[in-house]
Amino acid sequence: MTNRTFAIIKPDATRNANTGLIYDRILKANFKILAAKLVKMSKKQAEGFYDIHRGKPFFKELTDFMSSDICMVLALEKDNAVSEWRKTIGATNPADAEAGTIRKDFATSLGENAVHGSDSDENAQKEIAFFFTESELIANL
Ligand code: IDP
Ligand code: MG
Repeated sequence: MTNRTFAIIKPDATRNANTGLIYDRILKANFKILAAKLVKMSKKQAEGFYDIHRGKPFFKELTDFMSSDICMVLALEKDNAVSEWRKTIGATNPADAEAGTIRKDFATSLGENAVHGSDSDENAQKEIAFFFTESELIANL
């Protein structure tokens, strides 16, 4: 499982018509896309997905935002996928993100920061399973 991670193209990015440009960055960074789909999360679903942040000051803002519009969710494969994807997206706050990262180029703000990336192999596995069944992943065809 260490070669898989989970990504979301967030509502700010889909609203700003950046879905295709970000999808292209994923491919150009040599990730294999195992599965991808568009979702509109309910508030409850967003709260479930971000359960680890429940109780934090930004939890309401985050889950309101993530359920506000369409997202693209993706299961990605590459060697060291979790750390490679975190490197590709850049720091949480776009003001701190390095040049050439997705958040530097597409994020709107700290809260509306264009993309999600799993922070560990364990969470990658859980997050992929939150949105996809194993049989939906290309690797299993
Ligand atoms: P990450 O997405 O880089 O892993 P986390 O700390 O896990 O960052 O936070 C999850 C998401 O919550 C962030 O991507 C961002 O959208 C939002 N967020 C984090 N900190 C803040 C904050 O201080 N204010 C508003 N939103 C925040
Ligand atoms: Mg995180």
